[in-house]
Amino acid sequence: MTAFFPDIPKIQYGGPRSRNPLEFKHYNPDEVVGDKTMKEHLRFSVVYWHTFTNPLSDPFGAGTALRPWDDGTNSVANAQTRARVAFEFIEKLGAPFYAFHDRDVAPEGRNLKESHANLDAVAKVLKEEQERTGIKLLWGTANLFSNPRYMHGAATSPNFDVFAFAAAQVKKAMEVTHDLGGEGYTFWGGREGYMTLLNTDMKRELDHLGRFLQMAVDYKKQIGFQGTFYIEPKPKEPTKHQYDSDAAACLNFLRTYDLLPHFKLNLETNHATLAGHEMMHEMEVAIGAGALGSIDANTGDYLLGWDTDQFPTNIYLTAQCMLGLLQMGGFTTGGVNFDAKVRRESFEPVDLFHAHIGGMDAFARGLKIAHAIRQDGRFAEFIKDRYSSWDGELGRRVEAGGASFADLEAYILPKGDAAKNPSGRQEMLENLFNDYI
Ligand code: XUL
Ligand code: CO
Repeated sequence: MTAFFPDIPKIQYGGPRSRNPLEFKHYNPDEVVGDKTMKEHLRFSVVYWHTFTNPLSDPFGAGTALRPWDDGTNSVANAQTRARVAFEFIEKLGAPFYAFHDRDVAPEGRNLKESHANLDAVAKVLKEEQERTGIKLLWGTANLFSNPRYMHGAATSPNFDVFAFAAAQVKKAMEVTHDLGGEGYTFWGGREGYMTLLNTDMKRELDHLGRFLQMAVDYKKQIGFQGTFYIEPKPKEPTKHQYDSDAAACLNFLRTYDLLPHFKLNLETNHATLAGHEMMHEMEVAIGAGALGSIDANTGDYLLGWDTDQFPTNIYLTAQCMLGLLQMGGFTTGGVNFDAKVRRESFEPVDLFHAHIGGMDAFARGLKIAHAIRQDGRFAEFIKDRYSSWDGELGRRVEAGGASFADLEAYILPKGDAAKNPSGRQEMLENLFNDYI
């Protein structure tokens, strides 16, 4: 096999004392934490778009990425080479999964027919490489936002032909995902939203999006695809208002269109930030609805107001994510998918390794911390205790739905006033959290 990263060995676990930047300090795939190995808990996934096709440009300057294997053309042959590069990278890194958009892996043709054929030609290589390495597809998706045809949206475009084109593109992307044994399929609402309400019939667009996803559910059944469908919330960018704004908005949308049984959420950290939420908030909302499926692991920068998609290195953040995940019993088909890119200044191939190693180590530490917090049980105990006044006969009856205002009045009248409130102990709990970090 051609070695595209000749100077980089397979990344090994070196332990916390290792001084080798190309070794894991904390991610030790076969180490058991609680009931599973780290590999099974974390289900790391590398994204094709940022890692293999992002030139690292920004609105003020051209791409800087040095990718010696790339011949600079938009040919299928170049895309096939890139697929082999991708698998060498993922194999050396030791991540068990990857994720892609149709247009990351294969170039768009002059028409839809040609695009389908291009995708098939590259998917053939992806399949060979999956079989060679044992690396699996976490999820596939269709890029319904880059081509100018999607300027007004795809499933929410006012142009019916664009809606039809998008449907045909998703149909094909689902087929390819299914053929590659994908464990899921993601719908991120690329340009499903609006720039101004002065030209927008919001209700009609949402109805169209609902229909689009219902047809996707039908097609999923038709082809026998067993993977999970995910919706990925994001509040803005590229449009000023994206319909899938946050976890709560997505759940409301899914319920409105009877889609909730068919979808889970794929939550992305930087999107939560843009929505004005902490990732932990988004996770709690999704977990509460039994709808957390997967996470796009990255982070933003609070001093930059956009989706910077940086690799996650904040242990506090990864510990919170893993706490949520352990609390819900872990992933089924989802994983920790690094929807993250190296900075424009980190343009060498080796930087792709540094970035992923750091993200994987940060999540491995987060996992160990979250496991320790749960073992110790003090947070769970504190929270349980905080609500203990509800555990009486009437409290239980209210929760179960068998009490009335009159019952509550009869209960509280003889007391004269409510019992004294206990302290929320926020600072004590923040200190306790830090004890584990
Ligand atoms: C965009 C984003 C996408 C989705 C897949 O912000 O996160 O890459 O994850 O379309
Ligand atoms: Co994402």
